[in-house]
Amino acid sequence: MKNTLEDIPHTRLNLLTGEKILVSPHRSKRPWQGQVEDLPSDTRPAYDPSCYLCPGNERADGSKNPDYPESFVFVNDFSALLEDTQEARFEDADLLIAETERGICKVIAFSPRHDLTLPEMSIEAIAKVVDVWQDEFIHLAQHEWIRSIQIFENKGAIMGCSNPHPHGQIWAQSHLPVEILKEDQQQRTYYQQHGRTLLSDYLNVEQEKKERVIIDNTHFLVVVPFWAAWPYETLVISKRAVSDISQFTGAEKADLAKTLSELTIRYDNIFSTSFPYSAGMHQAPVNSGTQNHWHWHMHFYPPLLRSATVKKFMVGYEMLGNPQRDITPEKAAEIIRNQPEIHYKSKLK
Ligand code: H2U
Ligand code: ZN
Repeated sequence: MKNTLEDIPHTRLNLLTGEKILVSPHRSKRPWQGQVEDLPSDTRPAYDPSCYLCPGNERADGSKNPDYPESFVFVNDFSALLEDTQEARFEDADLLIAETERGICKVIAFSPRHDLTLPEMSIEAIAKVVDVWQDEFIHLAQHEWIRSIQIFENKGAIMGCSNPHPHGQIWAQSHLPVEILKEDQQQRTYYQQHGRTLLSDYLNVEQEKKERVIIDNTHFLVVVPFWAAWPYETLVISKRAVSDISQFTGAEKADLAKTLSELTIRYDNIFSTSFPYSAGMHQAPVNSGTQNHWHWHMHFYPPLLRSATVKKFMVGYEMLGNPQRDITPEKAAEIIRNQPEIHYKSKLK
């Protein structure tokens, strides 16, 4: 099977969504090294007086950020979802259907330092962010109307991120969003059929095959998933089949911090640039009964394709049919795995 998949156009099944991707490996058979461009070096001050996330600065709502030493969480001043929304459903002619959505949106500054990103932060500092994610998840889940909690980071101007100050977001809401619904269905069906989580079986297969593995440590496995759509997409899977971050032990949280550091350093090193991505955890719905079929994982969806500025576009056939890629997930895994473990900028210092 391996040889065939290296040569012939084929589709692969995304186990988590039930959807397919198209792989066209014959279009990118040449061995290829990441092209490094001479970009103006990204030098930011440790403190930017005009940044709404830096300590002591004013935000859009007129409030002033505290002089925070580690991370800082606040309710988004332009929240997409509002806590005081009343539940209601609209239906017209059986065809025009709408429903109100209630929620809470928060912003987390990962560090008081304006000039850092996760790969440049210490593992100890990342571990503090993991603690905040866990605390926020636990507290938000205490609102019994909340059913889904999305913890994510949207990084880089190319991704539409408005501010380079390291930060992420949490959106908690009253219904399950589309991606969670798809994964809920796929994982539930698998669990009902096998009595084990889909990702615990998938994890074993990837550990055995090794060709898509990037990091394999005590508590986490990082792979380019067999069905990856984005060129350098990765999936972080917890070895223990826990359904959400509230169940992580101290040792697991410490290992997650280390894993995120090692993965994002490798990402930055591919093109010697601050690697943009959208990344986020997929976790079981809360206040929704038993969720044994859910297995915590985190997706990284980076847009870059050939260089620090050439991104992949999900357009044309991909908008109308399904995602397509040239470079195989196996080749992408090899490229990420072989990156140095030291951040390229620390070599420059
Ligand atoms: P990005 O990750 O997309 O850059 O979003 C940062 C969020 O910060 C964005 O959702 C919020 C925006 O609404 N924000 C504030 O909450 N307060 C501000 O003063 C500016 C931006
Ligand atoms: Zn800042």
